[in-house]
Amino acid sequence: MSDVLLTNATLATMAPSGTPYGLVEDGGVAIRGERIAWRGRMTERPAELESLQSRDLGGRLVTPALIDCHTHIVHGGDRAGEFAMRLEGASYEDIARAGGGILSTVAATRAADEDSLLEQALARVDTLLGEGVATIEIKSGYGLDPESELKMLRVARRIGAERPVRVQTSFLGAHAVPPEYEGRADAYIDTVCIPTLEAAHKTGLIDAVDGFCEGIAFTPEQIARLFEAACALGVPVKLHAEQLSNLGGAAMAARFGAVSADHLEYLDEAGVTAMAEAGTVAVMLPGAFYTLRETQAPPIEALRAHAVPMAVATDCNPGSSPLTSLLTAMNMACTLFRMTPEEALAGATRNAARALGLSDTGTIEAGKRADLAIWNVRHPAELSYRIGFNPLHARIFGGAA
Ligand code: DI6
Ligand code: FE
Repeated sequence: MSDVLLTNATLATMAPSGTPYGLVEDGGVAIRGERIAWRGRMTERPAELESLQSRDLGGRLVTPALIDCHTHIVHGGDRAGEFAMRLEGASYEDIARAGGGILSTVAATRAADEDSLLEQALARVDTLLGEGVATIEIKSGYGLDPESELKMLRVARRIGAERPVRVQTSFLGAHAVPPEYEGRADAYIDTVCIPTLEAAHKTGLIDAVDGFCEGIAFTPEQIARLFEAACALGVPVKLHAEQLSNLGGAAMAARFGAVSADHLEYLDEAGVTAMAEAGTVAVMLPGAFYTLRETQAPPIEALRAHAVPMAVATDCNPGSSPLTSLLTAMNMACTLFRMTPEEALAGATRNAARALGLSDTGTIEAGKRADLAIWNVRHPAELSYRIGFNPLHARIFGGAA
């Protein structure tokens, strides 16, 4: 697209400014190439912008494009049968221990070829893009053998080539112990997971390393071995921690300088402090809380009190969060976790960028990527308030409409 000046807009810049939402009334945004050249009040625009073609936004709201910083959007099959079982009383952990849960998706993902995984994932990706999402984090973790993990990561990269979206991949080989290693989690970590991480890194397939630290998955000691291997490669780490119980995973991840710790329903004060000191982002996943009918909410007040940045994501996965709406996740973060609408929007923009270690997106500021969402609403709180309504007017990705 040619360079453009967006005019007649309200900007929720989400830049830290002391004003709620970093709001700018009667605002404009100048885009040159892929980047934001200027943003501010129209009355204060520099004279040199007069030469740009302008586009009148009719008073609409402009936010940074949304960022879904935690998804398992590449996966084979579905788990609608387990949904029915849970409604009849089986717990998520019961199903997992009986060989269902994550392992049933592992079987479906291993059996699927790359093209079919891509096609299944694109339907979900397109739904997110339709809501103004421009960056999606995608995890592996349903392969759990070298070839199937690499297959998932290749599919994730292909999504970024097939659609106007930025994909950040995370290697989640430590998601569950595969059936062929049942009872031998240590051997799986040392002889499959770490070597696969090294192979995936060598071919440029991973941007971060993730794990599932939980009674039904891996211990903090096992995850720490994986993180040591990640750190040796210079790859950032993040962790599914304290989702179903408190194993001290978030504090362990913080010791490795984790970019994020995610879920956190059972996080304690020591975990909050460790995250605050390390600058680790707390990623809230209310879709999983809702689906599992969890009753313990993450410690939002303590996270807020310690100024731990909070992000919000869909956790889009076939088991615990079959959710492909980041706007709905924002609504749930407010209603279920009592986050404010401003925190929810920061969680899907500025803090989501930080959870991915990205410094060039997530706010509307000069020099950042021109990834923007234009909405048919007047005030940014409306984005979290409605349920099942999509007010997106247009999305701009790297300056292109
Ligand atoms: N926690 C989750 O909520 C997802 N993974 C994880 O570690 C669920 C994955 C699944 O149930 O398929
Ligand atoms: Fe997850």
